[in-house]
Amino acid sequence: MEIFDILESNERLSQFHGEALYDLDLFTLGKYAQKSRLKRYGNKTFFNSNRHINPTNICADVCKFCAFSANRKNPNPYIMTHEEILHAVKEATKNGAKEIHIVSAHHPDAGVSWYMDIFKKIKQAFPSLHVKAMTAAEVDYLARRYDYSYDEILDMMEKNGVDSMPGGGAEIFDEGVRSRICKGKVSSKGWLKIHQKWHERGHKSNATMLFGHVESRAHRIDHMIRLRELQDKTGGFNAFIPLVYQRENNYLKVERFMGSQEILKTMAISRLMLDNIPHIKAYWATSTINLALIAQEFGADDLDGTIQKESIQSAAGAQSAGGLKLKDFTDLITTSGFIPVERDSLYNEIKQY
Ligand code: V47
Repeated sequence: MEIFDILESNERLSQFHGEALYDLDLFTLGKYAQKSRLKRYGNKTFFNSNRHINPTNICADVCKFCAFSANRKNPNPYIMTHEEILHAVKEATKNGAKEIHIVSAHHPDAGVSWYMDIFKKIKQAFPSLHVKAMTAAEVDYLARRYDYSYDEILDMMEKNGVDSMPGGGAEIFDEGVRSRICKGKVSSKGWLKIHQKWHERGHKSNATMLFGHVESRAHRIDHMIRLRELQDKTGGFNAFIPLVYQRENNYLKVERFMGSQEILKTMAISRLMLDNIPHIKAYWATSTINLALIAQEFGADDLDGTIQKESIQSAAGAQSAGGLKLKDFTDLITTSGFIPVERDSLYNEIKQY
């Protein structure tokens, strides 16, 4: 079948056709992605009031793309006490945060209870806050380090108050690329298995894809198809988040920042490939806020949130360290021609601005 026949009839796109989408010009591709986005959400752009907290940067793994973990290029190891974390959460709630997004490095000696007590203490002090925490990479690391099964770690997360899982650690599923950029970290199969188990317990999660480094277009399409297959089984992914690779202070030598057209094409293609994942998040911390707003015209419908503090991407050069003020955020969405809709972590609408 011709690519346009498939797009017109909303049929599923194969690996072959997914790759072929990149050969369309940006505006033709965008038109089809936007049709899907407008049919689902009209002119709404979703965001949430959230705060990211990264309790430690001391990591047993060496992912070549990472500038956040403490290493020779970032000789600044830290581990927050639970009191410091609770203080940060308190400040965040004063500033309106309804979700705390917690991602830690893979600390070799902190112990499982250091991780789990963070969630327990936050839930005790702030029962209505949504705790989004523990990437599948952290689950896998703790399971291997302390000899637990994935189910045992997931049991502990449930018991201690984790509400949903973030999409981190997926990177690129292709095993060849994975061994080049993050050897030793959770395997693709492990990542998908952990999310499958989490979904089967009735919980939601997100899925990321790190792109713009050494992967090919074919690898990105393969990544999307593996997620689509799991989503067919579980329906547990809320959002797909293509993360634009940031190049500074790390060990992966990539000469150039990816071009805006390729970024927008990838956003549009993810809307078209992932017909069963409700939301496409243009994470402004990695794409810049301006491109994330333009991505709203190319299939994306979400921007993540106000963030308040961002440490992972800003360590690698992104201009996201201080987050964005709510008023600036909603004004930017409005002046871009979209309706700012504050949502909760599970995409229930809270307020239109
Ligand atoms: O998995 C690390 C990425 C991720 C770099 O679920 C980098 O709602 C770009 O997953 N350039 C963690 N990215 C962050 C994450 C996330 C972010 C926002 C929302 C959600 C969600 C999840 O950060 C890691 C890794 O892929 N990352 N280094 C870098 N140099």
